[in-house]
Amino acid sequence: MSDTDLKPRGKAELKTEKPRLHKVILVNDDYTPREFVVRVLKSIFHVNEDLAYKIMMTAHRRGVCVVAVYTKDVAETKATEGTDAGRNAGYPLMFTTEPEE
Ligand code: TYC
Repeated sequence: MSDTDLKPRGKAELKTEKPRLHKVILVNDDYTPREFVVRVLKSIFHVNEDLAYKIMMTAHRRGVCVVAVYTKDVAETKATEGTDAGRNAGYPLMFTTEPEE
């Protein structure tokens, strides 16, 4: 090995790491109708009526609720689709994303 050759180090050299998952978070607001939030959750996140209602009410009561986890790209796309659905209907509905620990 010459002086400038780098020695492999660390576990990234040894095995493929799983992609980190990102949470999609529903944020409460005072204006978006409950039924509209439920409809968006069902259409974008493919949850049934019962789970959509529970997610919506958790965000309503606590301020936020984790909807689902996905790879970064999918999480960001779904958060944007949900936020856009609200904006297109004139509501301030918001979804955000954050990496899982
Ligand atoms: N707080 C809203 C209302 O009372 C309903 C709502 C729930 C809005 C959850 C957004 O993420 C949300 N109409």
